[in-house]
Amino acid sequence: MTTNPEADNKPTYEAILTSVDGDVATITINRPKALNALNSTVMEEVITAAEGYDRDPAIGAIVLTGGEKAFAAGADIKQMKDETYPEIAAKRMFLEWERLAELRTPLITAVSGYALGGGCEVAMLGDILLASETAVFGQPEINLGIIPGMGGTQRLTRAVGKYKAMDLILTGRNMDAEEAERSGLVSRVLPAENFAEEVAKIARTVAGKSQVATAAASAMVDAAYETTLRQGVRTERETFWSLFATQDQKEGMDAFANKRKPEWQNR
Ligand code: DAK
Repeated sequence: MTTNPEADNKPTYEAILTSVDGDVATITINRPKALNALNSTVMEEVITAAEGYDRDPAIGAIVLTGGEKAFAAGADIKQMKDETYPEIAAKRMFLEWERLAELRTPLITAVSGYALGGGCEVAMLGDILLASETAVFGQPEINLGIIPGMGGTQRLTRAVGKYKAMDLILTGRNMDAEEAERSGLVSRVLPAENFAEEVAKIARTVAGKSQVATAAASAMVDAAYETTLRQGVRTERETFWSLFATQDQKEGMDAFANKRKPEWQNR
């Protein structure tokens, strides 16, 4: 990644494309020759772009997507094959991907084609996971003599349950979009022919809500995976009460009572 002085010091990326349409930002992983295999450049650039959009109050939703054939066919096997245990542990390889889970702005991951290994794990960092009919999910690390290492054993199990997760992780088989939706891994399956437009429509819907409300909702749903039911319900209640200190709660309810569209202030 470098910066381009002629374009307001905006970063120029090597392995991703970025675009903004209204209040939706899109990050596209772009290493098609390697089926978007996730090397450290992809990771650094995706995170830099996503965190930049997260800080931008004009952005209400971030889409992370890939190409038609692959969202990402996993971590870059060629890059990591000669790593040793002390090296990989010392550089805490790939730890930074977890930062996507900390974004306040809703993250929509949109998968066409392969989402394998680290690709499936990155897709699972989204708040909403959209799949084209062509999507193929899997955790094939077992075939390389390793196990999922970016949350696959944890997030996949929470999404699909022990028995489906064990089946996928122990056999290394892939599953198609229909099975993924049936299993609870994906939010929706969308037609392949106009996948990008359908994703954009959903992203615009999310981006059109109050940002304080979407951030609170996403944090609370995530909390359901991290805490007990009793603690989660308590925290939800506190968060709910706190939204009555926002202008958007007043605006949303006043707009409803007066039969008009709300104009969110995002505060
Ligand atoms: N890495 C590197 N290159 C890859 C790749 C990958 N994961 N996947 C595909 N490619 C490259 C291929 O080598 C090929 O390159 P060339 O030979 O043309 O130079 C090019 O992309 C096109 O791929 P294919 O020729 O294989 O295409 P096909 O249509 O025949 O097959 C496929 C598509 C997706 C079935 C096949 O490419 C495949 O099986 N790919 C590998 C899938 C896989 O095993 N994924 C899991 C990778 S392991 C960590 C945490 C997590 C991880 C790592 C570390 N830490 C906490 C440290 C995650 C690990 C993984 O994801």
